[in-house]
Amino acid sequence: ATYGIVKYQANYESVYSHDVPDWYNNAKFGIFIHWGVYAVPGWGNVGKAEQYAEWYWWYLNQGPNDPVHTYQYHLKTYGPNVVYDDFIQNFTADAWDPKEWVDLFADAGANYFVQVSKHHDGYAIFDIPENVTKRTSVQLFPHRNLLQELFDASKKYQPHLHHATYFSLPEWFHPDYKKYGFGNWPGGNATNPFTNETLPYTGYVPVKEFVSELIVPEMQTLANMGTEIMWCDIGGPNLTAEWASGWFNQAADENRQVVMNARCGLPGDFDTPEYARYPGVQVRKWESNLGMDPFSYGFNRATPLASYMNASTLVTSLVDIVSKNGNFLLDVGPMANGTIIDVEQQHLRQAGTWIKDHAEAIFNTTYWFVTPQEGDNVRFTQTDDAFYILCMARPNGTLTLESEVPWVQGDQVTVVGGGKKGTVVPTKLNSNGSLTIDVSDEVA
Ligand code: FUL
Repeated sequence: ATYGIVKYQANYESVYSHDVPDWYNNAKFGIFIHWGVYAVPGWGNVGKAEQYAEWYWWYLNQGPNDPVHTYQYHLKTYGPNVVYDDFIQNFTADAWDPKEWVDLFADAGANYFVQVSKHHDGYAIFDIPENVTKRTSVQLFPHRNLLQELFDASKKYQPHLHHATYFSLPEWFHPDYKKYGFGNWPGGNATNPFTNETLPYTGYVPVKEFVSELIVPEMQTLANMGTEIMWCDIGGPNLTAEWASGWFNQAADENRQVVMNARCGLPGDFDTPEYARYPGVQVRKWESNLGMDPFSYGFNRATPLASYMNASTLVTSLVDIVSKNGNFLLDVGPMANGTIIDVEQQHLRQAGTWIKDHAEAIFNTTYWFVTPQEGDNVRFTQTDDAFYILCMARPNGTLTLESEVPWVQGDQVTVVGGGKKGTVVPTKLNSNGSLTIDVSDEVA
């Protein structure tokens, strides 16, 4: 309500006072896209030593004793003389049509997407001033501003499909990250783990201050491109209060509403459980993120096709998350040529059919304060004039709700989607306060 009036200042409290925009609260379902050089090897261990495929370079550098065995896989597949940066030339995007991607996201019923603009390998897929870095898809392969192309293609679905970016603050092997000594991320040159030789840098430009001369200008470039969510990763050394206050003011001046996650080094506007979700309602906005792959964001050729998330898990996950005040950010990992594998496309489209058919019970809703118990078959959402009961599995004849729901004599219960849409179903309030809804004929 305050957009265009409040001026944010470069301090914690001011940035913390920022509100989650309505569009983000109402959007509920987004597509996450991990697409970068790591898609070229596109491999991560599965099974007991499962690992994110986009972490390939990191695990490769852990050497022969690492339980995830990227070292052994690499040696067998490429030999000891191929290093991670050799994959850059094979990041071709040569089968990529960004229009097909946005059509898919729209068909899936998603209302936003979050494209990885730069992951921990420091390879950016957007255009950055050359005094900051040349380690980009514009300067190197495939010599295209992929992020801009995707943003442009998404205009077809504006304003419904919001365009946003993931951004890793630290980089594993940036020469000038070293001095921060953050966590176990070393900075400095990577080595070839087979020969122990120190590797030359590809595209890195030396900077004096990694945060002010690299992180901030890169984030500002994303802001100038109009990103609507700054989905940071890792946090660590940052100037986020300084940067975000400017970004919030800039957006307000342009009459746009933007939102920042909790991984920019500040609490931000929403929390981001990863391959996880909260068991009950959390009043602070949150967003669950995970891959359609059972344990990778980036494309993983080792993953059995049968283990990708199917449409019914997708739908029940979305319903569960939305009923608890969350959004669902579901990841696809395209291949290096830009192809999203068939199994992901099919399941997204199949889920999208259901989602669109039941849109009124999902989008533009809020949560109901009663969290159903684990294992319960129902979830609740509401709007100003309707209360929705969503079943996680087909009810058997009648549905009896023990939980307190806001039903009074005379209220009608109708079917939301499917062939019986709009049908009124018999409902009765029992003497013990429970509500019985007879759906024996009506559930399509
Ligand atoms: C994590 C990263 O390390 C993963 O690779 C992935 O990007 C996930 C969304 O965030 O922190």
